Formats: sequence, structure tokens, C-alpha cells
Amino acid sequence: MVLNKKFTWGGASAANQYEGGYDKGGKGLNAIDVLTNGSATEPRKVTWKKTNGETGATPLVWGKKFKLPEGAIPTILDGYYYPSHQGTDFYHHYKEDIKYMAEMGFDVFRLSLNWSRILPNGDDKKPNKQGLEFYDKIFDECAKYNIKPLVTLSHYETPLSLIIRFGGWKDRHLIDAFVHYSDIVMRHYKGKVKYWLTFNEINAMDMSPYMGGGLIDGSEQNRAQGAHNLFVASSKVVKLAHEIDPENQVGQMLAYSAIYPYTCDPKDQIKVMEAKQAMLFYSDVQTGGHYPNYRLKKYERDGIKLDDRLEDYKLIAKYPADFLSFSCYTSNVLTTHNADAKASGNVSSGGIVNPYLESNSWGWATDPDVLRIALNDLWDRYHKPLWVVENGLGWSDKLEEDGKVHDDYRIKYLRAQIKSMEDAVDIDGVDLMGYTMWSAIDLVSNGTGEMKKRYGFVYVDRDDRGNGSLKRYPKDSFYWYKKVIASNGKDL
Ligand code: BGP
Repeated sequence: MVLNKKFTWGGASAANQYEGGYDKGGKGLNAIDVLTNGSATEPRKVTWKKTNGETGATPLVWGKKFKLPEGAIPTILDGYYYPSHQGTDFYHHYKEDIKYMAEMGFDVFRLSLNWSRILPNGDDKKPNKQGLEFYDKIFDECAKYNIKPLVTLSHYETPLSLIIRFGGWKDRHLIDAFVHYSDIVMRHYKGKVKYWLTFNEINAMDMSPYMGGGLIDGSEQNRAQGAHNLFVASSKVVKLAHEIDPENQVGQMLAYSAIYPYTCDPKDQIKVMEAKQAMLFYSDVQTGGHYPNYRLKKYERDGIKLDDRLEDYKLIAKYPADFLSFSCYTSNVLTTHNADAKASGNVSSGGIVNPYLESNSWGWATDPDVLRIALNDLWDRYHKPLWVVENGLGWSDKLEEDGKVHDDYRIKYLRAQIKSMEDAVDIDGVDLMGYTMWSAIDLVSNGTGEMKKRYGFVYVDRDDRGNGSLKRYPKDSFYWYKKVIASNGKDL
């Protein structure tokens, strides 16, 4: 395998799932701080109150419509459990955790800045000093071990105050707020951080408008406007980043996966094509630099009108993302022949099941070829450097009495994923910058809020209700990944 010398290995995280200290050091609340826990069968909920004192909780389901009741203001309520408040306490364990990353040989550590830790209301004139200092300590610790940070500016962490005052990203005020925030952190961390991502899984705007855009009303009109505002903000930040430090590189971050037709009926292929367009719209604009016709036609059909300016489109064309990063865990199957699929036992609550693949307990198929397919799709379309910034296996790991975790299933999964990535480089010549496995250290699941859906190389003693010592235990995969990195992917 011929991964180039500059290929970077590492692991990923997100502040809202990992950091904890949700109300420490002057931090304001963000979108995720008001999310309750869920499970494989129960959705997480956004809790809220109204000015008349009425309270409630609205389920948040990936891919389903979302809207809070009229007048509902997202807030933290007694009687609910909020798993992200504690995360796995990177806030107090960062030294130990970064040391573990160094021991595995990480070149890169992907983390997000908690926007409301820097600007508690999202658009405050002056930054919160304690917030800036917190990340200074982290970046200094990384530098000790020569680990480069890859920083996501917003990993679903829209400040709650912006959601309450403006209804989230549907308002153009958020463009200015985000550029202001980016300006502060890019100047402050100049020299310490060179790789930036703007918005985690930008296409979450469509799949989970509350997570992706802080939208309390996820109507199509609001999602379209929200997406537009994200694109404009991204281009402004690319421009700004290059002005602040010519060495800065700003990437897009897209949720992408392979989608297969269940049958060879062309109608199934059309379904796949349209589902891909729904994802690729976001990279066509943010990385490709222009709105694709299929989306403009859709807006025309659906009567969507954007609050836009001619200048927006000039910016989008002139300042696309420098590289395209993406998350990719599994693949999906679509069909127009649902009854046939059902009769063959290939339908589950999560959709059509791929009979050629195994799945984890959450119904995510483990696809050994998905990365080669995804990388080729994206490379052929944009010819821009790519970066796999999320890929991993969620599993209920078991801590043995001797403090070991035998996660051979994870090793098996990752071995296939890395091989698939190497095939894309070796066989197809894709330009790949690196790989940050999700997640470096165990953290709270984004989709379910559970602790039992673990991804890390290092086990953290914490359960679904926040009990546990938070003590860290390297898993078997920790030692395996160390070997993989040391051999630049040869020793799998
Ligand atoms: C991505 C998110 C991550 C992460 C991952 C795994 O969508 O960017 O934040 O959590 O999915 O998902 P989950 O935690 O739901 O298993």
C-alpha cells in the first residue's frame, strides 16, 4: 500500500459529546445541552418551556420532521437526564487523554470548539477569556507530542441564545455571528491550529435541522435558508482564514455513504440517484462552488424563496472549501420494491437491510467496501483533497475484571475500512489527506445519547446515567491501532 508520507493518522471527537463541563468556565448553553438521553428504541428529546410556564419535550429523530410547539423555548428542566452535560469529562481529563493519543502515535486529533464556551451568547462582542484559555491548554498539550489539531468550528453546537433569539441558522444574523466567532478563534490560535472544518455534517441541516442548524422549525423553507446561510458563512470563513494565516486550510465536512439499489429495476437506481443528490447538494455548493440545477429546480417546484444577495453567489464561487472531509460509517439500500424486500425478510425498523452485510446492534451495516466507493464518488466529482474524519464501529464494549476490553469486532471492522481506504489510494489514485477514526476516546453517542454505544480506542468507565469513575482503560484496538500507525497502514 502506498499511502503517502504526509498521510495523517488520528482520532476524532466533538465537544458536546466528550468535553462535559457544560456550565463551567463561563460557558453559555448550546443546542445539545438541552437534549435528553435516548436509546436504540427511544429518541432523544429537546426540552422546552413557554412563558406561561408550560413545559414539554419534543422527540428528535434523524430523518424525520422537527418542529417545537409555538412559543416553546428550549431549556434545561428538572426530572430529565442530559448525558452531554458530563460527556466523558475531557474537560478534566485532557492531559491523560492526549497522552493516550500520543501513545497510539496520532498525527492529528480532531476536536470541536464549543462555540458558546468562547462566546456564551454566540455573538458577544468580547470572548470569554476562560474559554479561550481552555483550548490553549489543549493545543499546548497536543504540541508537546507533535499532534496537530483538526478543529471543527461547530459540531452541532449552535449557541442556545442564537436559537432562542433568531430561530437558528435560518436568520442571516448567524452568518455574522459565526464569522465573528471564527475571526476571534483563528486569530487567537494562529500558529497552533492550521486545519479547520466549518460545520460538522453540513447536510444534517436536512436530516436533523435542529442539530445541523439550530432550527426550532425545520420546515423546507427554513432548511433551504439555513443551508444557504451556512454556505455564505463558510465562504466568508475560508476567505478570512487565508487572510489571517496563508497556511490555514479550511475543509467542508459532509455526512456521506454509499447507497445501493435493492434491485436492478431502473426505478431503484433513480431513487438512489435522488438520495445521493440530497447529500451532494451540500458539497456541490460548499466545495464545488455553485448551486446545482437539480436543487434549484426543486426549490422552484416547492415554492422556496431564498433571502439571498448577488454577492453571496460570488463569495460561494470564489471561496470554496480547500478540501472535502466526510463521515462514513455504513452504507444504505433503497428500493421501490418494499413488499418484495419485506417478504424476503430484508426490512428492519431502520429501513432496507443489505442481505450481504452484517450489522451492529443499532442496525448499522458494516460494509467493508464503503470507503473505496465513497472516496471515488467524491474524488471524481470534485478532484479536491479528501479526508476521512469519521468512521468507526459503535458497540457495547465490556470491561473485563482485569481492566481489559477485547474489542476484536472493532479491529475486524477497522481493518476492512482501512484496507478499503488504501484501495481507493492504491488502485484508484484518490488524493487522501488522512483518517481520524471515531472516536479517539469513548464518548456519549450523538444519535441516542447513550454511553453503551461506544466507539473509542480507550474505554471510559461511565454508564448511561452518568455513573462511573470516568477512569480510562485502553482497549485491545488501542494496541492494534498503534501498530497500524507505526507501519503507516501496512501492518493491519
Ligand atoms: C456522526 C456525528 C458524530 C457521531 C457519529 C456516530 O453523525 O458527527 O457526532 O456521534 O455520527 O453517531 P452515533 O453517536 O449516533 O452512533
